[in-house]
Amino acid sequence: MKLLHVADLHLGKVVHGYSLIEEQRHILAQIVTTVKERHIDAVLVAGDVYDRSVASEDAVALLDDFLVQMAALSTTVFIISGNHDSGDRLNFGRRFFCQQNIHIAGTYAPALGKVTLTDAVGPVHFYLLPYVTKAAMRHAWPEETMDSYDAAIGAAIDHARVDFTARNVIVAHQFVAHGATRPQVGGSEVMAASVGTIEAIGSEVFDGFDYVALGHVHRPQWIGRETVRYAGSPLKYSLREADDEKSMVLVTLGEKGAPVVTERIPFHPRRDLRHVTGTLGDLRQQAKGEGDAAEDYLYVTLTDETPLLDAMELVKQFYPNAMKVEFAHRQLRELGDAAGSAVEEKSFHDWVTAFYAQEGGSPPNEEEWAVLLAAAREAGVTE
Ligand SMILES: [Mn+2]
Repeated sequence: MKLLHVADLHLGKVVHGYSLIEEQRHILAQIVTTVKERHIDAVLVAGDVYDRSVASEDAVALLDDFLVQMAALSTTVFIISGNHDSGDRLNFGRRFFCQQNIHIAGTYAPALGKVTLTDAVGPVHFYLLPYVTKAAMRHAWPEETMDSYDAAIGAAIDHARVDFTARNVIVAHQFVAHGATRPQVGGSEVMAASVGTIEAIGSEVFDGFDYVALGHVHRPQWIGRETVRYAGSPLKYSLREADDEKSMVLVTLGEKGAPVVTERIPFHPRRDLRHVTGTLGDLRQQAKGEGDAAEDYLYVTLTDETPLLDAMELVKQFYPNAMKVEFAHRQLRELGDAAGSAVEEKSFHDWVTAFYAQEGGSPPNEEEWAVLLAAAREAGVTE
């Protein structure tokens, strides 16, 4: 059985004022092509389908188009919610969609969703674990003590009574570590309720599953074993991801116990996201030789010794999709800040922490963070 694992689509995402919807359409088309060419049986979408809990209209239309194409190919689709999604909204139409082999798990209650597909060798059970908080798990199972995130996710799996003699795949959207090895984050993730260090889930919670399709961390990687994987986001959503190679994972399941083969298939973005450094004159020259690549999304560091007014406007004459311009020299950088042409890259978390520190209070507690993050996401101020 052949599976295609993707995650963190963040449909509708806007980066530095640029809607990436056309880039995302281009990426979804590559998924469709891969499904056709590689004869994929099921596509796994491991959360953060949308960028916002109230998804933009073009994002909803884009997912709609994608699902219609999957249905036309008779390919099964599994979708879970991520922390950016509203689980309840994602659940819209799920009972109809499953008639077209599109299985959506937006919310946990009352239990882990299970769907079975069968190939020549026998059944494969798919467990769908939407993004859940510890609090949500405690609410679902009030009789049980869950003193850690680990225990909460463990409980969800225990309650599913998985038959580990059969072939099993789980789709989840969580921060999973292997012992002291934590995943390398890409940079554009927003980790909910993350005060100080983020509470990670031990990868051994998923022991026994033949493949674990993870979402949440935007840099593609495996955790502990090659079959516990983050597919990563399909596009670079921040400068810190400029060097990532974004990809989807093709997973081939044979008989139970036979090695599960994984293959990374790179995404080819319509426009790349890059960082360029040089003087205005140098970069103007460089852009001429770049052809279509001059339309990439660029973070520009100018090394000019003299101040430039309206630097962004000047750069856009040859790099029309420049996202951000900053100066290499400190005094110019300050000037740029004053002119509003270079906005300091600071996360919402950092801004709030700095504000609380400035006001002389203690940092927000977990509950306050949840409220702040929900409001910020609703307002679209967090990426
Ligand atoms: Mn994400």
